[in-house]
Amino acid sequence: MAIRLLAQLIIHAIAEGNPQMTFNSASEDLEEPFANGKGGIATAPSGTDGDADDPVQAVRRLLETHRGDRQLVLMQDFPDPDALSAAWAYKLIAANYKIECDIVYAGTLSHQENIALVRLTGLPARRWIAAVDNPNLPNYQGLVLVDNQGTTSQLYKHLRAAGLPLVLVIDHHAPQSKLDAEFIDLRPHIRATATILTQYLQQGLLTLDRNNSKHTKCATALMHGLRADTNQLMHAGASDFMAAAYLSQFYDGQLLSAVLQASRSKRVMDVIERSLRNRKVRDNVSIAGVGYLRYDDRDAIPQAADFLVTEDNVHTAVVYGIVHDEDEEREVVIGSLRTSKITLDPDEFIKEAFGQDSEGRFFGGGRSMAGGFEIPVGFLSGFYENSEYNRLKWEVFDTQIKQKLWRVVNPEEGMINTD
Ligand SMILES: [Mn+2]
Repeated sequence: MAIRLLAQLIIHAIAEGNPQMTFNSASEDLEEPFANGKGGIATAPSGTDGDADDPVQAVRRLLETHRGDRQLVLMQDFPDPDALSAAWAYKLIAANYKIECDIVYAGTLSHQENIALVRLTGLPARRWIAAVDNPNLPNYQGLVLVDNQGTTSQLYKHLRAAGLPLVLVIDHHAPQSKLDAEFIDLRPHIRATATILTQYLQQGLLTLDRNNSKHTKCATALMHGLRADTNQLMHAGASDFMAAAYLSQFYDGQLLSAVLQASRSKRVMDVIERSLRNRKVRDNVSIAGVGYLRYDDRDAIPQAADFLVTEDNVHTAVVYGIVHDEDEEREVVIGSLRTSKITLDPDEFIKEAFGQDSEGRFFGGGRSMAGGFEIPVGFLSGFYENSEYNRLKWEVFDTQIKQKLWRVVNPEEGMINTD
């Protein structure tokens, strides 16, 4: 396994004409410099060893200064394997510096593979709802963001408003907002946060031990995380292959296949069935509305899109539904696009189809959402006793979304089709 990965790595590195492993410097890409409080953004030129610009050295110093603290590690509302594994690796590293961490998220774990990952590895993440008046909040001295920059977590604002200082941000998404963290390790050229954390391990922030079951489980989770964020390594870069090669010495292959074989719940199957039944295929694009969904089942939408795109003569699939969030009393249309067409950019497609809201924000796309979109139901929100009304509401959204999508697929047909 390790040998095969290394061989792939070498081929990849040669293909890129860049056999030397370098850190990707985030700062080159920024339109405006990301000033931050006491530290700096990670800029690690190649060949620096123990240099002040080396993010791993900066993180090591940061951990030293916070020795004995207790920190809250925050993930996005719907944590994926990359976030879960990276947060866990950070927790294990921090424990090495006598820093105790609790890993939290606000939304829900909804993909069966994520649930299996957490259960099978004993990954210590938990849901945290009330942020402001949470009696445990004063126990923490700092906040760490992993695989996000606060924009995808509804807890972030509250935790900051409650006065929790932002200590560290570790992420691979494009810069989203100004962050006043002590240190930011933001590397948009790296495909997975799990890769960044693996580099921390590899460079000595924590020595993995094959006989420590927590370590092998965490290495397995990281392997899953970086595979998931790189489309099973198909979109991996040289540093991701390097990280996978390193993890291959510690991870448990059987455990990983158990996680990957997690079965789908009946409700997810039902949504996939609905998408099959409702799909319309035109010009090699398959579009399906699946009606109303529970909040906990929203992950069924990308799974249905994954399935529809496998049909013969279909290169792109879009699936969407209205998701009802009972906790927040809010409704939102959630959609997902999957494509196998190399020349189709999901980000551009979604932006062109749905445009922007009144404040100039796009309904989807961007690096953080890739082929996903979210459209607030707004004034029409709320589930009504009157089933006829709910049906009408769905039809309005369904027709409008289809129309906008078909217009991008085939610009000549811009008309409302009422049949
Ligand atoms: Mn990620």
